Amino acid sequence: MSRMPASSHYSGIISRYQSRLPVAAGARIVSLAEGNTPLIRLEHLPELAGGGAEIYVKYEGLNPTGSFKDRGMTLAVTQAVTSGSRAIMCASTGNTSASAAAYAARAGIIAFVIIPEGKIAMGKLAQAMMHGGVVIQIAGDFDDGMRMVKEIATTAPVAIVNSINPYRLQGQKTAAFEIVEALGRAPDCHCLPVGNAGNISAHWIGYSEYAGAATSLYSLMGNVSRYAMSPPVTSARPKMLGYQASGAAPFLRGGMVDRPETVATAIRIGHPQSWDLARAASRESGGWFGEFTDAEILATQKLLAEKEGIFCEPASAVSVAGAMRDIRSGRIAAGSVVVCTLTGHGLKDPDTAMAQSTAPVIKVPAEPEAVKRVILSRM
Ligand code: AN7
Repeated sequence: MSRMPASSHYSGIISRYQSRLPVAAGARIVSLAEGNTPLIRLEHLPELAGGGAEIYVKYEGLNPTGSFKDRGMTLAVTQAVTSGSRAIMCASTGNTSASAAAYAARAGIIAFVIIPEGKIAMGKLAQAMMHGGVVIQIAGDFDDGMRMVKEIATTAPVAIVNSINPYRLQGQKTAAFEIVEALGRAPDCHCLPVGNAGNISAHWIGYSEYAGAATSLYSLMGNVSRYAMSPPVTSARPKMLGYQASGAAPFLRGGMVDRPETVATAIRIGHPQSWDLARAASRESGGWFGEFTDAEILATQKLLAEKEGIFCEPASAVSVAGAMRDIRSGRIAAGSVVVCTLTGHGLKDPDTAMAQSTAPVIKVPAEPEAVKRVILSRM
């Protein structure tokens, strides 16, 4: 019998980064082999932005449930199971509920997910239902749901798996580790969509750990583990650039927004829970926030799909819109290496994609001549 080579089977962010994550030795790890997502160098959009910088996208839509939430959910559900919880709960604009339902299924526990009425993308709802989550739709928005979840969890025996759960951010910081490893350095700028503001905070923690640099986010989070890298993996940290939809842009308004509205339903959030963390990350990194209209967000989503072959959901596209605008204006310095997080897959929201696909499907008889006429007319 031939000898097998040592197994290199990838089994998720906890097994890959266990020494830098708060997971007890011997814990039962609940994982779907999340993480290890591709960092793709854009070939056409940098040119359209004036050619001043390199742009990479971290395609988090290729996680097991199609969004970055899986990185945090593997930690949060592993911790919930370790501490004896038999149920988890979250409020969600969609992706958290899909991820929570999947990881709960994997763990054999119940997921209660609270979603806003009528404002959740079809793919996400299908996932939550398919995985057996208990879907509770409220006549309100995400912020109403979040308020209720926090209240209910004080008395009900369920673990909150929203990003106010510090294990979520610990898992999500691993995306920054992967980016530094892939580039062999930290990028100059990192662009993210901002909703509840957990992910931008988590990335700043990850970059800070890999740079062996201090950050105030630990003290803001209270009682959480700190992981100092010694020696540092990289000498620098990126500017953290956060982008929002104009109808849901509390970081641009300087305060909470009631009744947020945007086509990018994932980030239809007016009361971000990680407000202090994200503000600190922005300030410490020398970054900034920006906003885009729904029309601009959709145009960028289409541009990525048509010019680069990459399909992300509307909320994700705001990061690339931000990078392109700030490169063009020179606010992002010439020669910069820029990473944009594409937080969710385009297939999450087929309705919005179809609605903005203006080219009609061409209907012809089932005859070669008819098909050929179409081909010749298009070349
Ligand atoms: C695709 O699922 O809040 O700033 O409940 O799904 O860390 O909140 C989703 C957020 C960006 C914003 N892109 O990240 C939820 C939820 C996508 C998202 C965000 C979300 P945060």
